Amino acid sequence: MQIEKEKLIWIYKKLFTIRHFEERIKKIAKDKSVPGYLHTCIGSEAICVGVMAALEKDDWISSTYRNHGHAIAKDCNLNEITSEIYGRSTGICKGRGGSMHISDFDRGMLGSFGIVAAGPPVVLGAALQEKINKGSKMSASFFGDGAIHNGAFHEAAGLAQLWKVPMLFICENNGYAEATATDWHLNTKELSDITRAYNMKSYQGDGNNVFEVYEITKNAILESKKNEIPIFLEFKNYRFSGQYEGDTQLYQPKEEVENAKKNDPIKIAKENASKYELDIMEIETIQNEALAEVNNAFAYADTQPWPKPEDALEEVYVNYPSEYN
Ligand SMILES: Cc1ncc(C[n+]2csc(CCOP(=O)(O)OP(=O)(O)O)c2C)c(N)n1
Ligand SMILES: [Mg+2]
Repeated sequence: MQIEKEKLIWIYKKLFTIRHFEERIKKIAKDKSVPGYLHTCIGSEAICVGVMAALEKDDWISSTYRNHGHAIAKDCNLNEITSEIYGRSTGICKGRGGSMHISDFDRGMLGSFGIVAAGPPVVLGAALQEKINKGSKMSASFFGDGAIHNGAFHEAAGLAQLWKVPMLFICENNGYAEATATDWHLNTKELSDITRAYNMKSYQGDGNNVFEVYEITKNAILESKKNEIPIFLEFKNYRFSGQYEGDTQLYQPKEEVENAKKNDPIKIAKENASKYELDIMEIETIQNEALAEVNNAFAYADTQPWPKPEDALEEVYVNYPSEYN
């Protein structure tokens, strides 16, 4: 697969940015500089970046509470993401959302949802709107293996197929839903068997290999748009992070974690660099730049002003025109 140099550099930069960002999040969770739950996506970098590399910048997506990587790969502003996590007024949602609710309509980020499987119906709405208005933006919803048991996923999947809307259902099968391993919660052999009930096309791929994710997603977008159909993509990877920061992860056997490290998406991307004619020096430069941007973002966020208590209700409710009151 040919990838132009500018895109390649973008791919590596995003992979490194997400990893460094999440490592830093782990630290602030430990030293309790930020209140509330924090969920990191270490191990999911290749899925976030591979999918976003295949999408156009203004395509629609939804994410989950494990959203930092999606937001970074969707080119949301790193300072604003970090400031949001710190709850500050210069955050991407002006400090109202926090870590779990990073959204940015201008960049097609329709929402990050703490409620499992809340995203697919929202993205279905975006996809239907594109179809009705003869728009060309693609719509893609990210969710986890655990989300396929939720009714909202099934409602969205059934309607997407019935309405023939171009849309991607992107399942990150990271091996766990909270403390329950995927093979403990599945009734079928393969997770993507679930799509048979809806006669929906599906493809599986290695979620640790950014180039495979990119290629599968790119082809799926072409097929989905050409045939006006939704497509389900399952990318398998491993959840190196706990369910949340502070999770003791005692239910993840040490051997399993050690084995999964062999397929760490950053390691695999580094190993593949020479295939794409990027040398070790270039990779190091990209990684250093990513780290510097992450450090700057955290330094920025930590000095930002808090929202004013008297403004607490602003930006939260819709201001309906008076005739609706
Ligand atoms: C509707 C709903 N049910 C239960 C929960 C509690 N909950 C939070 S995360 C989670 C597991 C989801 O696992 P998965 O979809 O695989 O995503 P992952 O955390 O692995 O990214 C559950 C059950 C919730 N947030 N929303
Ligand atoms: Mg999961």
